[in-house]
Amino acid sequence: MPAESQWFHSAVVYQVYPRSFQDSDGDGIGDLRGVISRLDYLATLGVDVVWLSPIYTSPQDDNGYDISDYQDIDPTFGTLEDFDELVAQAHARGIRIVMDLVVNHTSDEHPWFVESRSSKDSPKRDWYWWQPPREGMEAGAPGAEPTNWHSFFSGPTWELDETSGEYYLHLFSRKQPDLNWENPQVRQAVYAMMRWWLDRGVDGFRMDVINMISKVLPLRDGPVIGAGPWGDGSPSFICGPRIHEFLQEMHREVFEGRAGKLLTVGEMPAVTVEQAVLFTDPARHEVDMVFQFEHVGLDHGEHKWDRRPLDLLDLKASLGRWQAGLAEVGWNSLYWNNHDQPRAVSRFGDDGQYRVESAKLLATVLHLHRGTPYVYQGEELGMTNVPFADASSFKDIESVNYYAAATGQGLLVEEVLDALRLGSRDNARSPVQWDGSPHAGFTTGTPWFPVHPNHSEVNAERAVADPDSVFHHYRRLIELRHTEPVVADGDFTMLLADSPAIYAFTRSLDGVTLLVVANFTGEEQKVTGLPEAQRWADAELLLGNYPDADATPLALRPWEATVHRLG
Ligand code: ISL
Repeated sequence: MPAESQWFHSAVVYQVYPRSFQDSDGDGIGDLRGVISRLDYLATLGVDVVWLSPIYTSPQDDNGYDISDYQDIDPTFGTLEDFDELVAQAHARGIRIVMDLVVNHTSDEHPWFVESRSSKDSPKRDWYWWQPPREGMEAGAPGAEPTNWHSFFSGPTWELDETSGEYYLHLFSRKQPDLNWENPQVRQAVYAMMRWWLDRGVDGFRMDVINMISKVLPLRDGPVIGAGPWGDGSPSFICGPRIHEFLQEMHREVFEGRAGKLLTVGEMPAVTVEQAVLFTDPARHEVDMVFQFEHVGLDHGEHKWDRRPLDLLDLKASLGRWQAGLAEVGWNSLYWNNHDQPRAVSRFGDDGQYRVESAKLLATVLHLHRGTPYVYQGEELGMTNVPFADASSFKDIESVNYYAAATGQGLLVEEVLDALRLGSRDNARSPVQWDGSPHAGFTTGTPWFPVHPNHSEVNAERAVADPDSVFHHYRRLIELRHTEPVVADGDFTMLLADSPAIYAFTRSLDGVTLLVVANFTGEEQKVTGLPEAQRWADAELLLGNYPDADATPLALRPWEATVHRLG
């Protein structure tokens, strides 16, 4: 029997990327007062929790995922007073606030790193990963980095500090040095900071790349990627030997004994189902759920810039395995989108003729899985990928660095641009489209990132006024999770696993069964082989994505998705 129900089984989380959500002061960058001004919209949508991407003091090298003060708000976003008001106003609407916790690394401008870098004898020297050049090599010589690891943001993971002649580790940008979690002082400093936010009223944390904090010692070369020179360091830092110990310690030091409904979700690239069971087993006191990456890697070839179309069979096999793997112990998080992923309707649906239908289909399929669904800002409007003109259109450090590295290696500019158009994180970062006015109601100034030209058609004002919009479909799905115990806690059975066009499954609890059937193509599809087909043909239609009551699970129109109920 699956473990007992928990409050977050019937909750839906909405992710706000503050920079692109709503500007309130005309500087072209979203801010906390902007978020406050849209809380009623979020309450109408019905979400239970808001996860705020980082708003801490930061040089913004990686849009706030490089933090220089964990206990203050970046002036771009507002003040601590604004933050307190946001928490109070969200709570008044029954919405919890979850912070982004970025503690695999800090900014290189964080006082901890400034102190650490100041001298080899600094008391904070071993708060970070400092190492001499590779044995027998001169600091700064090509290949003298302590290991051959390739950074997530291109180039080596090691940066030479000229003064001391040593290198520091940065899995991400050179302005994001990795903290050394082996040092208990580091861990205690992080826990104290987390307690300070909880005491201030926040309701939990989304933990950035938290499965990378424990490294395998000594740090050593990884398998060479392609023709080299870089290697894959991930065997040395994905779910390292002390990861469970660190998360259990964090739980003890930060969360244990606190009343109230708190949420913890660990972002865990490359995590396996087997590991996820351990991380999310309530009896182990680590985290409530993890973000896994398998399903958002299925359209990658050798690497994320080598894209291929999604094969529905792969998607069903992957998500089905995660559903089965966490059926008895642990819990899934469910997402198509976040600030690092291209827009789902462009990626997995049809953002042209069937934009509305396919956006609703993706929502239906995801929200009816077992797990906690996450909605990324604008997803509920069916926002689409950005039409990037040229290299200067990309702002994200990952895209900018990749462009320089790939064209530097001789790849054709147009090919690199096409890869970026499909895969760039900037696709998710264009401003939320609130209305049809020149800057889509996002700002009265000049937006830091241009609003999407389709905002006159795709915008919140129109969506809220139209009962058949993508927005209202999300609202109904969220309501369904709140009101139907089978959505929150029912078991999951995949059907028609071999169909290349149809995604079908049931959810069952206490004599109630829901059947979800979705056509992932732009053509009509007959659905054959459904168990108990005739009973389902006569069953009650709970929800569909075509605005009429003719829907049957046995024949689906283009991108049609239906939810029927028995019992
Ligand atoms: O988007 C990615 C690159 O293709 C991922 O590898 C991403 O970098 C990874 O999921 C970690 O993401 C998180 O940590 C990064 C930050 O840039 C991302 O925005 C954040 O979600 C470093 O803090």
